[in-house]
Amino acid sequence: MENLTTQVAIIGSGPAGLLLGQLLFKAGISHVVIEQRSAEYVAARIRAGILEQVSVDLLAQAGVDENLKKFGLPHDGIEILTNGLKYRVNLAELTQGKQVTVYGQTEVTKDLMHAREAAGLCTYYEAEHVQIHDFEESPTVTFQQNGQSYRLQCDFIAGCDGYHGVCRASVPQDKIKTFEKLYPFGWLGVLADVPPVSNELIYVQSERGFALCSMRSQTRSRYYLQVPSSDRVDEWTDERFWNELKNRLDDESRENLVTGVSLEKSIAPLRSFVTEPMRFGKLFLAGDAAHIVPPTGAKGLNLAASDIAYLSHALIDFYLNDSEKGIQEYSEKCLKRVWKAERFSWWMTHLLHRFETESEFDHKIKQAELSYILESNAGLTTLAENYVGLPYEIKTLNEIQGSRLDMIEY
Ligand code: RFL
Ligand code: PHB
Repeated sequence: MENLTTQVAIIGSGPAGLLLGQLLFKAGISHVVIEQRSAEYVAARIRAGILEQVSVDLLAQAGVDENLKKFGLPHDGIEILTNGLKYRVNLAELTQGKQVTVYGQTEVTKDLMHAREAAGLCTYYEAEHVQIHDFEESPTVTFQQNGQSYRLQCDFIAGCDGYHGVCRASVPQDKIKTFEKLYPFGWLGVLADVPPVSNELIYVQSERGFALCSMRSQTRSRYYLQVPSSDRVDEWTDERFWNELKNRLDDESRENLVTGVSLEKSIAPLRSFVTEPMRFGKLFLAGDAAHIVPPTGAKGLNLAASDIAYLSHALIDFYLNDSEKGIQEYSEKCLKRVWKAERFSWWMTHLLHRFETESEFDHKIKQAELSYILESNAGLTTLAENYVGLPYEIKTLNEIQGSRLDMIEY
């Protein structure tokens, strides 16, 4: 058994874990990242595509925005297609100039991994039998890699190990409450090297079900279809996928759609899930380890980023200012923002998807709500200000050092 020590043990090297590592490194706080998958697997995962302005700002503060500035596509609006008509939601106009940026989670992950490598920071990939111990008092993490056993002693554990991770699962049942809603459908996603059907994302509500036209660049597109949870990917040939997408689009988009060979095809289940609280003594949960949103609101990655903003502020305040205020308030602050994003994601999912079980009355009411939202300035503003991301303050290292967190209003 090899014994190791560090200040913060980070479990999981998804965007949450990697971003926390980078922010702690910048503040001179030691940490180790422990990841169960290989570096290649982590770098190849295809997931989210939309960054809120606050997430872009946080990546800039972490010093990992060089590629993001070069290749990210700022978007001022989105389109919503319903009943064969497209409505533009002018995000920038409705939110005093705010935008979202199209930049793949895969790229965010790679940028963070490169920064980590360049700084020579310690990551244990392909870690097996990862276990966390005694996190109320004196935390340790044990794991194995290449047949070698390790025991890592630390001040804190950051559980950034996603929905299926070991950290949340290690909390005794009577200390944790979970809230969950599973939807009876999933998203079938296809990535293809074809130009996007439109300059902006199109969210499609149709009688045949929801669809989303998104992109990664001017030459790479990402499309999604609502499919029943029981569907399997091998039932969906490329041809079937493109035909069904065409059936859900309007005439103009159908004509503009360029189809091609899929580079990746997968089905993601849709779920709303929240854990309360998000801190258990010296264990913090962050990102998908603590909450899941259905992707309709494009909020999952952005919520992981806001958790990490709060957590990095709290840890920096602890180590540099000797204050526990950020730590004490971590869970409450995160959950306040989490529940608002949960509400928005749930609302967008209900509004835009087809539910087999809904009555004709419910369906009519939903159509009326969508039509109200899209035709009223107040409705559009509600959608826009949630979509671009509810604001929170990102503190620089100097600001945290200069004024203890107990002086900062969130
Ligand atoms: P991740 O990315 O799941 O990373 C967790 C990491 O922990 C590792 N791990 C372990 N490591 C050690 N020991 C263990 N026992 C471990 N168990 C697990 C895993 O291997 C992994 O590397 O969580 P994180 O960092 O919290 O990041 C969250 C985001 O990945 C997620 O919320 C988003 O992808 C959600 N999401 C979207 N979010 C957005 O903000 N905008 C979007 O446009 C958006 N689109 C999406 C999405 C998610 C989707 N899927 C696949 C569900 C679109 C889709 C289709
Ligand atoms: C994506 O491009 O993967 C994407 C975009 C917007 C969403 C969900 C996923 O709401």
